[in-house]
Amino acid sequence: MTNNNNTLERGDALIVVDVQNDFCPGGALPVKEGDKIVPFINRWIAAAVAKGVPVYALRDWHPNGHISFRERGGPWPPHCIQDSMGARLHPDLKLPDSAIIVTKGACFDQDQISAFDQTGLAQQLRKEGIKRLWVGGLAEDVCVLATVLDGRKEGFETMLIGNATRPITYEGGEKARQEMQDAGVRVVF
Ligand code: VGL
Ligand code: ZN
Repeated sequence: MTNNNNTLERGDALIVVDVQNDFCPGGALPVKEGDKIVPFINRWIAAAVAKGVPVYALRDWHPNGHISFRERGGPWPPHCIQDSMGARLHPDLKLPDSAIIVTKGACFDQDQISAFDQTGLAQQLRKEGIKRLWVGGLAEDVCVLATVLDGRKEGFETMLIGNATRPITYEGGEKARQEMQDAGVRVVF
């Protein structure tokens, strides 16, 4: 299989979305084969480090009783509770010390599905001269979808790493991938 990670260059950023224990098998909101993406993401991380391309790692980071939880009428079981094991990044994920951790979903009364929703990420990327985003992570039909679409809206050329993401539902994944491609996102492997 061709691997486009040798095409990383200055002006690119690698965006790793929510590769956390709760989104992997055995977690509170497991994505089927969510953990299978880790080796692929690690290859991209290694390529990014070799090229001096910055790595941004998102994490879903909810307080107890968060608005997105079913107990408050939201769609999800409790997940990614701040400082819990479930909220930790997957233990096999090989982030460099230079990785920039971006936290979202930490407000009690508000969810942040997209990495760009009130995180300051777009401004930070522009300040660093970033023009292109390479995105992988979990889940393809929720936070990855929202992040990739917002990345386009913010004016970044955006690539989805096709084997470095998995959806919560199969149908959701099919729909998400179509939506991303319709928005001008290129799927790479
Ligand atoms: C996510 C559901 C709830 C995600 C976060 O990271 O895709 N999904 N919170
Ligand atoms: Zn969440």
